[in-house]
Amino acid sequence: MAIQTIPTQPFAGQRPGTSGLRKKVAVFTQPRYLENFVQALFDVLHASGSEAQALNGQTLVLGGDGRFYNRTAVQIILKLAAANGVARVLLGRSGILSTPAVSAVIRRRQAFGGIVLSASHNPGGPEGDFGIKYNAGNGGPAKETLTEAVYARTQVVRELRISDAPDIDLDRLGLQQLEHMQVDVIDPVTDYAAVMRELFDFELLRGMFQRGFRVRVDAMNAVGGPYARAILESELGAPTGTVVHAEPLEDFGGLHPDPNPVNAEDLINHMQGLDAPDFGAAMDGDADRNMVLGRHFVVTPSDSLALMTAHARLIPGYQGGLLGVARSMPTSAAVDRVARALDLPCFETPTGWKFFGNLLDAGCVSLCGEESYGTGSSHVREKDGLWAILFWLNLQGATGKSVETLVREHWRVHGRNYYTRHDYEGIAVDAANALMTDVRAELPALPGRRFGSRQVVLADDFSYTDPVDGSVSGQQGIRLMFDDGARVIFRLSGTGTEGATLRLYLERYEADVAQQDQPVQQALAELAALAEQVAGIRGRTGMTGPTVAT
Ligand code: VG1
Ligand code: CO
Repeated sequence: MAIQTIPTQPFAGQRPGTSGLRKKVAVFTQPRYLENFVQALFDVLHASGSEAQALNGQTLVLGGDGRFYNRTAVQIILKLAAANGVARVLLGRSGILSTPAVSAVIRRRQAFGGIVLSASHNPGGPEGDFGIKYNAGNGGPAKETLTEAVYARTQVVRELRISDAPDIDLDRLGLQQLEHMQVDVIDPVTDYAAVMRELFDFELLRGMFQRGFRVRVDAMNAVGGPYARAILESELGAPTGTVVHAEPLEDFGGLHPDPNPVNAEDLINHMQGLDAPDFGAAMDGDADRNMVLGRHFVVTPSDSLALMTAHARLIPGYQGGLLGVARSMPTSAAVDRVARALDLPCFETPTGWKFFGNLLDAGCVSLCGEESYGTGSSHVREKDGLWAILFWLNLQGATGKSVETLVREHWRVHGRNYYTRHDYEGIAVDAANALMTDVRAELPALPGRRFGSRQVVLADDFSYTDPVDGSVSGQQGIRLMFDDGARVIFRLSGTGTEGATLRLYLERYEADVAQQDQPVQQALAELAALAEQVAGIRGRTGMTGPTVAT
């Protein structure tokens, strides 16, 4: 066993996006591609901050969503870590850890940081995608300053430090040695489950299952399965089979673990059947996102966040009330109305969980959410799929009300924010960039302009100044805001690996209870036509409509 120094050449394009570096498996498996990125990360961590903060002698957490290349990547990263002065790695058994579990382990064990191997909802398998992201000592995604520093380093990295020791046994719990580094293989669920026990009324949930409350959780053959099984079935007594597609598979069994009504079609069908369960939910590839459903009823993520905020005091972990709430800019303003009613601070951040970290750390907010089926709280520094499922279960148990009743009551009190996201996937990068550039150029001329009954009151490219550290993130999405509160937002995705994806977000508010039951796409058709008029999406992409509308 020896630590080697081997020469390497930089790869272009190793810049992390919305959530880590994601590329096709064929790209990641090129010799030294993963090695270069991890070496660059370690170099930056060594150089960052004071002596006490540097990587030497520290503990890192490591695990992934189990997709293809996960096990190989874990072995490579361990050998790099051992050669780069890391003292200890807490590794999820078989290389498995969900994103929220990594966050929980970092926080509970006070680790220096963690590496998550996931491309989340992106397809898995040899033809699919792979990804890697770094989480800091607070348990949350690395800030932009760090990811940019890592990117800069990947452009000049010339040397790898790596051990030539044999592979460790990923499936055996307990301590193993790799050079001077300890590898502690841990159960992936234990720490996470302990956090959930602190937040929710497990006795109440046990009682619900005993009385026959029926739940279907679709883990979509991704990493959420073992967590949901351990907590819902083993600990809370839900019947075996409550969690379906519960085995993490390297290619997700061909499913697309993006929890929305289009990709979780099987779950939607079950929830619409005559014999539908009381409650349904799905999670994404790394189990940080969730979709929740009642019988014959889908909850939008924006409404989910608003209802959680409104009812938080009914949940043991939040019975003292919330410090504040935050949502990403494209997320509907439903939560803003609740925050106003409860006199809570409400923050609007760019897309991506990394922007919530400072607000959570500074005690400004307790709950956060995104329109993309992500919700979470101060319990970790990631969005958390199973947490959201347990929250909604606890809420139903505490109120004795169904999902549909809860949401309809909410609309009656606060009004309904009709909301949809149209994704135009796989469009040419040049066409997508040109669209954004052209719409951006039109922005100064838009305020005051009328579109039918609506008038534009604000047209800008969202720029965020972090209230905690003062950092500025520009060009975070083009938004048109209207005099009736409606919004149209254009943004390019930062998680894809092929071509570009345009996301069009549409929202309008409806206070009239008699008007709150329209089909969503119909309720927003006028705004979709308006967006088309402004941006000419069809002409530019040659597409007749979005590939996904949820
Ligand atoms: C998407 C979502 C965003 C989410 C991100 C990572 O990003 O829109 O809300 O935070 O995925 O989630 P983008 O840049 O493609 O719009 V996950 O679950 O993929 O880590
Ligand atoms: Co995810």
